Amino acid sequence: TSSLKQFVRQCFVQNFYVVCTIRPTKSLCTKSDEVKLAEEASKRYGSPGPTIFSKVIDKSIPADIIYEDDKCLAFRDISPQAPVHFLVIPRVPIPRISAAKDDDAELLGHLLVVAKNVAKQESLSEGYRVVINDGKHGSQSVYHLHIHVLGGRQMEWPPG
Ligand code: DGP
Repeated sequence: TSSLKQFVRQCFVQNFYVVCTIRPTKSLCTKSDEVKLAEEASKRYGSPGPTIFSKVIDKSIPADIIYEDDKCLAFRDISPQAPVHFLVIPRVPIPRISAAKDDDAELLGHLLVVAKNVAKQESLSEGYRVVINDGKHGSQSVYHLHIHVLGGRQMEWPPG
């Protein structure tokens, strides 16, 4: 009996441990991480300050996030221009592609890899368009670097 009790206790302990480890995972990036990233980015890129995408990252506004990791997030565009339209953004608030540094190459490459992986996840097997708008002539409206991925319909060229 005592060994049975021991076994049951052990199961309980192990089960409790499992329950602890599978609890909803902590956000990959807390609000204070975001503040730190924004301060560093402001020094590095002269960034004008947080945008609405900082609130998507810290989850203080809702967004349909379809992928995230320690460097970036992908979420559906609020104003879709195609049946599938999502954005890939770095956690670091680089204001625009033209403000990125040459030594951001690894991060920029990662964003593209995520764009193509999420496009596959979204079943865009017939192809898709990848767009980065930069500044006034590029019609950029949110000054936090983002890659648009659009698909699910035939795209036209040239773009407007
Ligand atoms: P651009 O013009 O390249 O800066 O595109 C910005 C895109 O961001 C635009 O297609 C709409 C989208 N957008 C703006 N605000 C929000 C928001 O709060 N949530 C989401 N999901 N998308 C947003």
